[in-house]
Amino acid sequence: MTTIKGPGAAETFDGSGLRIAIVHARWNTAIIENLVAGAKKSLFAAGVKEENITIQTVPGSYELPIGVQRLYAASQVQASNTGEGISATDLLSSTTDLSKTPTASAPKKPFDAIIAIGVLIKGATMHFEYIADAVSHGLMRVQLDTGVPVIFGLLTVLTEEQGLERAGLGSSGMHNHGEDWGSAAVELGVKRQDWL
Ligand code: DLZ
Repeated sequence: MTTIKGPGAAETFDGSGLRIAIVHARWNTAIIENLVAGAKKSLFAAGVKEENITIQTVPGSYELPIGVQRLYAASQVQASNTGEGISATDLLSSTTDLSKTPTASAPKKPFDAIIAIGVLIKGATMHFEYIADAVSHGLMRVQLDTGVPVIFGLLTVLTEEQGLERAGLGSSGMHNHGEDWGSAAVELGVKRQDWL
């Protein structure tokens, strides 16, 4: 049976030239781990190379926006590095120790897309609403401020069971939403290059 829900059929995108980061919270680890695995599965299926996938963790979902923002900034600095310990800025400084040997490895480019993954499970207080709202707005702000696509991998569920279902771990046969997020990262990473 065809279903209305979901992103619909998309053309396939070649991710072999992309650099992707996944930033995930550690709360509700069992669900998170499968979501991350699902995202990685789609990245690999699109040709993203293992060495071009960076995974970073933050304690909880509330920390996702700052984690994404700093990781992207760090990748920009890394991209401007000409060699080990010597950045373009260092080279212009008269106090830089030029005896540091530059590495032969090519500088890495900034991330093409970042997937933020967290699982918020509603409790008895208003905590859930405040965190969900702050994280949603924070992630949107980071992507619009930096121009790097930030994929919204935040599950906001009422029960643990709903979270397990959406990570492909439930009994209903619902697919792993992490796979959608991996595909979205590749599509946006590729399209963004054309939108520059
Ligand atoms: C405090 C808290 C609560 C109650 N629930 C969750 C949750 O369901 N999922 C999640 O990712 N994080 C939760 N946190 C932690 C906050 O996101 C945050 O890490 C702390 O408030 C510290 O800033």
